[in-house]
Amino acid sequence: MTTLHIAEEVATALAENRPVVALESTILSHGLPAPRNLAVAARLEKVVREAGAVPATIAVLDGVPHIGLTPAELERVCSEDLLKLSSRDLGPAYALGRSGATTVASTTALAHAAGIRVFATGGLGGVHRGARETWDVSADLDVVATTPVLIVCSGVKSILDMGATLEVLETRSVPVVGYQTSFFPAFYRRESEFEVPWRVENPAEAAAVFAAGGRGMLLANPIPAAFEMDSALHDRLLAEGLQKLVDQNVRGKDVTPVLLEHFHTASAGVSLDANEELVVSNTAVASQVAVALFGELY
Ligand code: PSU
Ligand code: MN
Repeated sequence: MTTLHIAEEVATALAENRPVVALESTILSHGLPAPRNLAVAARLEKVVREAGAVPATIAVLDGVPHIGLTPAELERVCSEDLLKLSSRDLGPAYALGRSGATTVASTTALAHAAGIRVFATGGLGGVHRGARETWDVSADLDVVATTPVLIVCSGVKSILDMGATLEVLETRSVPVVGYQTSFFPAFYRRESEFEVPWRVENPAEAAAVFAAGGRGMLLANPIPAAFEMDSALHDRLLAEGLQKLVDQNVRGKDVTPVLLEHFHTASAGVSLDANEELVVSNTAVASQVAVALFGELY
């Protein structure tokens, strides 16, 4: 196994048993356009620090897995044309000296390898619509089921088959916990039609649930109400985006980036603001949970 490159600030915090929050890079590299992505990346790190934790943005640079990035490295991630690396891509990227952004799956795996227990992101990958024919099910589901990391997200996008995604999470024994909500959030929308099996009201409860379970879990935090997307606009963008996939014969790992790009351009930036604000909110919640977790020394 390749040795992790852990930024000094992150390594010190881990050694001193202080809270660290992992952040992913695919959302920056393939989910948000430049130069907006760099502004968001910097804002996320600031939110973590203000809550009293240390941010660790994760990416693979020149074949080396980086846990925590310098400002120059963060700039590279936000400006270079990077590969999208899921868990299975890590070995090839290391061996061949490639650079890439990490997804929820690979970020979770690398965070765990570094000893980080809390991770904030936007949306989890899941079962795609049409998976009955395509078998397109994100590796994110497998990793969250097998890795003891708490992931804070805003549910999954309605571009996925949400019901099927929740069924797979149940089958794989992943606790899905609503943060101050009884419904699974739908990324741009605060609520879907699906109820969550558990809900918590504050960071201390979330930390206690995670510590007691001893396995990975999803903490589902809805987008802040002020940035929730109008439902008619949302439904129109979704229908157009799905049609675009068919027209352009988009498959596999390009599906999510193509849909996101369509949402961003066709909504004249509304989806960008929504995306930024929900990740900021998830990052704030994750940081509070990380602080609670270490405060109680679970
Ligand atoms: N969902 C989003 N935005 C994203 C992603 C998912 O709303 O940027 C990214 C995440 O990095 C996630 C990945 O882990 O897409 C899932 O890709 P795939 O479906 O190819 O596994
Ligand atoms: Mn896929």
